[in-house]
Amino acid sequence: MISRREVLKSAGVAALGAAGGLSLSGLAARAAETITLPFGNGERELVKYPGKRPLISLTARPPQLETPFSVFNESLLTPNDAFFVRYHLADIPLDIDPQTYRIDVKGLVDKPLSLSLDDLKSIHDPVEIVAAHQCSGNSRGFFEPRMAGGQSANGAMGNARWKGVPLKAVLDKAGVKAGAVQVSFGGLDGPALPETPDFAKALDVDHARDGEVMIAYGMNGEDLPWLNGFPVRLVVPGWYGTYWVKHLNEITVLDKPLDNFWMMKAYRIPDNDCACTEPGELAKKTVPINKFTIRSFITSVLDGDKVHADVDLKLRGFAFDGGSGIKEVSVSVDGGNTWQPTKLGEDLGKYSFREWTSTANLAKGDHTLMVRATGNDGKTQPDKPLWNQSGYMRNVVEVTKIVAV
Ligand SMILES: Nc1nc2c(c(=O)[nH]1)N[C@H]1C(S)=C(S)[C@@H](COP(=O)(O)O)O[C@H]1N2
Ligand SMILES: [Mo]
Repeated sequence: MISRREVLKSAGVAALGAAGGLSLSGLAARAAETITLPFGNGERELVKYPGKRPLISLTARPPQLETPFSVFNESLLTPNDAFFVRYHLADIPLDIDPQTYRIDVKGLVDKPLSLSLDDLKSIHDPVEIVAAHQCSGNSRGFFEPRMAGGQSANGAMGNARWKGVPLKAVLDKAGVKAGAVQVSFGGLDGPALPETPDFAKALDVDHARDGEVMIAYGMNGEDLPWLNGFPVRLVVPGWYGTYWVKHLNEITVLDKPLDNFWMMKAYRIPDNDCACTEPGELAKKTVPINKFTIRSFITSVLDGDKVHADVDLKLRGFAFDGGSGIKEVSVSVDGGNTWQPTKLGEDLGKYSFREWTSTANLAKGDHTLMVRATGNDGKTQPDKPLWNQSGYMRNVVEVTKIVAV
């Protein structure tokens, strides 16, 4: 017997792998389940795409999938089949031939390149980095007042071991000319309507050449999943996901900052220390979003859970920041009155999720758990959410209410 799940899976893989005649709607299979995220209008379907387990569906065209939070308690590396998916443009690639795939490197370079995947891999020995990936609007649905944009809970993030070639090696091979200011990145996907601006993002040239930004072709020991950018994507450790361009096929060295919708209008944050405004207000001056703020989560118990009273309850979760690395994580089981240090787990690198563990012995009754991380740069999480008009960079101290019985 072959399960319905397996049939769907094999049908889907063939669809994504085969050429021509494909439609997005044909790819997704609705799972019978739904889930309600803990905010207004939080009802979502679980949908199964090729290469993915059933994930929380935000939109179907383009696919936007959120990772069910329980996955983050499975392992510190987020499994590929559970990793979140975000696209802006409806025309996502449905057939890609790795044999004919080319990455063009052009603009202000000595020698424009058109690299096959083999060419790319021959430029540099493979490098690996464990790095958290997170959408700027992760957790947007929790903000009050609400704002426009994808209403995500905490599942538009993940942590993976990325494998690829340093972008620097590729740029050096092409030879960046004097006067270079930024490098822009485009992918295979495009708008369904001509008036929608194509998706492209840019990094300053020094950032692009820092040796850490990577053209990745591997994720957790496998090829990139289709919906996470097969066959290659940009990995920008510590920076929000908007820069992690998928199905990367165009790298352009620019003599001035990229002046498009996605840099100049979207993905901008208030230009102040908190990247915040008074709730409901617009920022007067903005800058492009950049590094992650520091966050931490409890994963071993979820809001509303019942646990055993008067036993040593194991608490577990993770923290991450924009690359200073996690210095300490504290937990409170009394609503923030007292805090106790936790034990940090294995250090997989300064960009990775970092596990923390602790124990608590809870008397019968209601308990409010809170978790707060501090980075090596001294930064920590705010007690109240920092509001901005786009709902980016949420990093308030998380509160998890449980009952001990
Ligand atoms: N080609 C392409 N790359 C893209 C995007 C896109 O719409 N098209 N969205 C970006 C945004 S905003 C995010 S959060 C991440 C999501 O990556 P994922 O789908 O692998 O989780 O991809 C980034 N790269
Ligand atoms: Mo994003």
